[in-house]
Amino acid sequence: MRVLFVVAMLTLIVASPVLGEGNFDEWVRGLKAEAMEQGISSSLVDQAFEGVAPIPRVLELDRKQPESRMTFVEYRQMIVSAQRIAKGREMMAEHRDLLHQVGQRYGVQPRFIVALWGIETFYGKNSGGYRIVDALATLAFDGRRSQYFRTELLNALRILQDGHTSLDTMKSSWAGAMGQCQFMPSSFLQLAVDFDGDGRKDIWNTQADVFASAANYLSQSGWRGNQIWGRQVVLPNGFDLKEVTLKSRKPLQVWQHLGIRKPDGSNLPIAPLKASMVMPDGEGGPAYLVYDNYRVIMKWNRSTYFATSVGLLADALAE
Ligand SMILES: [Ca+2]
Repeated sequence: MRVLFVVAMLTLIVASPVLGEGNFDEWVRGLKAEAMEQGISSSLVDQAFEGVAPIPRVLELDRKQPESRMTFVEYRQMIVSAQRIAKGREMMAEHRDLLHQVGQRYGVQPRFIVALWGIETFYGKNSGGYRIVDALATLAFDGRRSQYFRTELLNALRILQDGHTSLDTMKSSWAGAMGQCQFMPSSFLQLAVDFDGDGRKDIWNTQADVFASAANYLSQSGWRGNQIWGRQVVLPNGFDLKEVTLKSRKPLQVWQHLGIRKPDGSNLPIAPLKASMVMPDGEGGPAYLVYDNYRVIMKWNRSTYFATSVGLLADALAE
């Protein structure tokens, strides 16, 4: 903990003066040249970088890791809130036909599409208000993960060049996640979908494209539309916590044999599924048996807090 803190302080000390020294402009010139070499038009490049400046708030957010300060139970309370459940049910009803179509096409149950949408941006309400070029330039210039963010910035310019959206509409989170489903530009290029067929993959303002892009992401990551994500379970007294790891997968009947039960004490379902045990808060916290679809959600975001909450919200939307 102390070591991490010292490293963070050093990064601050090293990074802060650099921002003020004016070599950002020189760095931007190099980036613009690279973009044009990659075939981005000079007029787009000029427009995109007009008035670009590092955003101190982005660096501040990049150095924070809120999740590590919160228990899973606290996180779950905040994310799978009554308000998010109520709004999600409303959205399920409002977009029923479209969700059904998208769900059929990609083999993903609509409640999972809506849960991801609800957690990422509160159903499209909070999709981030940063100018994406400025946000990604800040992170690419900062030096900690420069190459990753530089590539994402060039990908963002490619998306603009292809005409999917406009510079004014292309807002993102502080870390460059875009639109209602919060795709990074590289994910957009690989997985976004033009579901309404107007020629543009519009994950900012076209509901059909938002749902289909999220569903396509899951589908391409191995989603199984005939399975659920997992379930909360209870452990017998003296249960060996060595079993609690995503590294081992056991058939449900083995878990049943080890004394794992549904929260009401009843038997686990009889199904030919393999599952792992997850306890985000460790001993004494809630326990979940998770299936292959849980691992797919973790390809979207590698956090057990996130994946478990998506599953729980999806369950609440189905009730
Ligand atoms: Ca479209």
